[in-house]
Amino acid sequence: MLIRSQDTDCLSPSASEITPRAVWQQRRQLLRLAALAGGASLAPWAGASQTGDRPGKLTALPGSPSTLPGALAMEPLTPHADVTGYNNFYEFGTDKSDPARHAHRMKTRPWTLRIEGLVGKPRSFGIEELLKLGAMEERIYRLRCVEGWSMVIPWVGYSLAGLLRQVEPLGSAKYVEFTTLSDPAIMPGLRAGVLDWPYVEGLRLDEAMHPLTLLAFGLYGEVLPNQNGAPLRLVVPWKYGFKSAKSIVRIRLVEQQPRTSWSLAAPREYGFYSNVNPEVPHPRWSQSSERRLGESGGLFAKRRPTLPFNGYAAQVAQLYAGMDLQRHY
Ligand SMILES: Nc1nc2c(c(=O)[nH]1)N[C@H]1C(S)=C(S)[C@@H](COP(=O)(O)O)O[C@H]1N2
Ligand SMILES: [Mo]
Repeated sequence: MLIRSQDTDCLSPSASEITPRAVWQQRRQLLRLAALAGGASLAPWAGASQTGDRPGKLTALPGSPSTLPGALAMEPLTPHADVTGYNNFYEFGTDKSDPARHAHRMKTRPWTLRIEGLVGKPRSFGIEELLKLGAMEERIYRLRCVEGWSMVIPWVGYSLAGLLRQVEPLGSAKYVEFTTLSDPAIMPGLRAGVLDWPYVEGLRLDEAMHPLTLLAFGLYGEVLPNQNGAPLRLVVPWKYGFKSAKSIVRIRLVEQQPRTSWSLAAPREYGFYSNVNPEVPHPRWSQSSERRLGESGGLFAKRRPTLPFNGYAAQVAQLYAGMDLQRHY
């Protein structure tokens, strides 16, 4: 197992004292300088080396800082190397380093997203059209994996709600189902029976329409590296990481709660809701604290307390008013 040392963080030692906004602006400045130095040689979308430990290799995808309440976590960013080198993307293998090693084989252009089911205007969208559909925002969200680690990532994208409105959800639609790419020719993980493939996740329609639910196309000011779910993925910051489906090819609006990959694999461990909840332990471990990747001390760093709804309670708790969250875990 990898033990990370302080020097994997490329920020200056005093970075934790600087506000994340200042850190981010400093990073953007570096990015800009790097882009200028590289001239027009910014790597194209597909086929680029995606195992690098710093931004500046993929196509730039800027976004303006989000003004949405709760969308800019005030914590130090997780180093780019951890964000892109320590991943769960089981289609490419179950080791944390497998996605960075294998996902470069995925072709993210052309890419089509189909939206269908209980909508007035079912249709397909090409990736180019999706990129232009909404105003790109930078949002700094915590991502908390059910395994007990977390990251703070500057994502780029827009609210999923904006896209869903385009297809005009019908009154009978209650849930949204997300299906991701499944291609045995390039995904060695599909041969292992860990999950029912393709990977399917789901949200209640009101969760999907919540402004914090992000359709992400980039991180750290560039298009998504393949291992992080290029060319588009979901980021639902108040839920465990597995709800944030990567490399989505189909969205379906439905009346019944969708059957999702993780809840089918182990229903007692991974419920449909999977809201981050320190008071509901996973059957095999506590969920009351977390290890922030990239923090000094590596595996031995002080664990942080896990917050209800991952710290987004003020924005989302009302979605669950009156629900027993011990039962609907
Ligand atoms: N298609 C797909 N999406 C997925 C997964 C996966 O295995 N396949 N893993 C999930 C899990 S468990 C987590 S924690 C996050 C990790 O996202 P990151 O690698 O960008 O940090 O992606 C989620 N989305
Ligand atoms: Mo996860």
